[in-house]
Amino acid sequence: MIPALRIILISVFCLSLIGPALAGEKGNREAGGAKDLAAMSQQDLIKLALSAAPAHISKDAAVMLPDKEGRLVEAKKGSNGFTCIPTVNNRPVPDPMCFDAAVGQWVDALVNKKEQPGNTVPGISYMARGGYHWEKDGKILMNEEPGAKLVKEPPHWMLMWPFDSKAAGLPTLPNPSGVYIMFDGSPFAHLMVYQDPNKMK
Ligand SMILES: [Cu+2]
Repeated sequence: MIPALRIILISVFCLSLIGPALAGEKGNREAGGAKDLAAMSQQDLIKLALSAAPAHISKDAAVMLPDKEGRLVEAKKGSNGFTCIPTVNNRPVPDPMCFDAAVGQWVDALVNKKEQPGNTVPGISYMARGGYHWEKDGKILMNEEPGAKLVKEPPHWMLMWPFDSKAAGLPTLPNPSGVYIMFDGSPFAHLMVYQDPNKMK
């Protein structure tokens, strides 16, 4: 996932902004996944967020949920450095994510359009329910553009560090090996590992 990360907070913000508006209507306006999430209880949103990581991580992870003004606020305290959010793309199929402090800096850079991520060590991020990204002309895009195809990703985890595909000898697109570098050649390059976090012990 992550093309979405910028959308992440924007979506999460929209979600909470759209939420109250929908509440007063019959909830049938086109709002994609926002409608579904907006209708969920805080407890269910916390559960959804925590479902992104294996139990040994999620049990001690913090959870951030949007408040009425759309700001992400802590809904559950954590003690292991991981934070979980209920959605990245805010699409009908849930795509929650749990990430460590280094990825938090990475996300912050993406959201605030900084030139490069702030993390000085590799970060770990789990998406046990999968995610999405945009592909066009055999390339993965950081943002949606005309003609791009939305591709669903299987359960995976990520290593946020700007590996170079040529130096590392790794592919840049999903492939049967299950590993590739997303956003190759950009400061936001990272390793995508299509392994189900729930199967890790
Ligand atoms: Cu990715």
